[in-house]
Amino acid sequence: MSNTLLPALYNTMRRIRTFEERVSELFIKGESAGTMLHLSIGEELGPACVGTAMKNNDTFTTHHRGHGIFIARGGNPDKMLAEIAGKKDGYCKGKGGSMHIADMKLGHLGANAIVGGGIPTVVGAAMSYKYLKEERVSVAFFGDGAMQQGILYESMNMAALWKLPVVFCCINNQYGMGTKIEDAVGIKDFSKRAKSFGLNTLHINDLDVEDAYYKSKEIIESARKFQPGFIEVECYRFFGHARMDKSPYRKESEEKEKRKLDPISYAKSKLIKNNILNENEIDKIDNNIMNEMDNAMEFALKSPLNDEKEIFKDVYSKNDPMPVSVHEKIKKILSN
Ligand SMILES: Cc1ncc(C[n+]2csc(CCOP(=O)(O)OP(=O)(O)O)c2C)c(N)n1
Ligand SMILES: [Mg+2]
Repeated sequence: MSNTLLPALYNTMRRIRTFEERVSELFIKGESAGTMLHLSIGEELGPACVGTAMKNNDTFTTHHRGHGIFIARGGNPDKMLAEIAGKKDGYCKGKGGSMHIADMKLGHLGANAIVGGGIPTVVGAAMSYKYLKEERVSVAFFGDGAMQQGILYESMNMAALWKLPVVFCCINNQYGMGTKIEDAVGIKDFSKRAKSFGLNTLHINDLDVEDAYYKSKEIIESARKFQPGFIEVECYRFFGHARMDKSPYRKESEEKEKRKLDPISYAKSKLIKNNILNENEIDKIDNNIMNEMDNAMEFALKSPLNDEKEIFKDVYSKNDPMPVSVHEKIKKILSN
């Protein structure tokens, strides 16, 4: 038996894809909380290789397209899908939804819908690890859109200046909503920017997830020794920006061609070609994952909604004034 990690990495990528397919189904059933569901189908390699290269105690933040990253870091599909359905058994009792999942126990410091919004959090987390002498790394996952946000550069500078155990990981899927990367950046070589701040850099631009895993591991372990790093993973967003977007701004021929760059198909071919697993064994893995995600769907659908009275609980701090409903506001105005 070889020591290859490919079966495990294949498993993670397949779990991410199947989970995302269920998220899509949840939306079609009219059971998702909201329509802004950002699927990471086609982008599984980055979360699988970087997520697997991280250690148990490491922490992370994600952007709005973060389901796959959380799965790779041990997120429970039942609780994730329940969260996306806005149900009580979700990670945040259904109050965060797809774009605001968090779970401190698994080191998920929060998904963030503001482009670049989750980046400075990891710098703060890493400062505390250094101060407390904890051997932990914090990783910010974000899209290519965030490469144009000032907050990234302030964060990179602080990380380099204070030698923090941080990795900035850009999932470059070539688009920021309907804008192609060529129309958004002057220089596409993001590593050049990161290098100029004093970061270790890695540019992943092929489909070999195992190779990407080993290279990512080096960057993460250097960060653990206080040399912060930057990883860019090039990939292609197979579908629209969000569940409602049919990507009219892309040619069908482009999508057809780019969807051939499928990290899961590539890993499957490699497993077979290198006699690591045969087709039947891979089918078995895929079927197990289907069952796992079917169960997650059942769990999410069966989970109850929150009681209306609980809606603001855990949302505001004790000292914040509670929001007042519009009805109550109008009643007050009319009674004066
Ligand atoms: C500061 C800010 N500006 C604009 C938006 C609207 N918006 C949401 S997602 C998105 C595109 C982000 O693209 P990218 O960072 O490449 O991530 P991707 O959606 O491709 O995964 C934009 C502009 C936002 N959420 N936050
Ligand atoms: Mg993008």
